[in-house]
Amino acid sequence: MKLIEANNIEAIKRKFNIDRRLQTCHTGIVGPYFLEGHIPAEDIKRLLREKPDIKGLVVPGMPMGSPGMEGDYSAPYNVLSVDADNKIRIYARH
Ligand SMILES: [Cu+2]
Repeated sequence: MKLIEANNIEAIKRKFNIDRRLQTCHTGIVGPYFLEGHIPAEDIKRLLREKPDIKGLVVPGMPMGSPGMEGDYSAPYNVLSVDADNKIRIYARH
């Protein structure tokens, strides 16, 4: 996997037209997809394996227990997919 440092995250968010309400602290790109928020590696692997017709994945907020947010407790959270029409579906439950 190639990691590209982006110095204008806002431009990326605009390019993918990511809904403001879904934007979080971390934005990544893998292949044709955007990744927004703390998304577990297993979901990214599944994304690259299945190559669904979506724009990207989002974990809104910074849920406790998501990658990088390990702590005293974990809360259940959903990984959401966003398609070309900005329709949101649950991609994975954690
Ligand atoms: Cu975060």
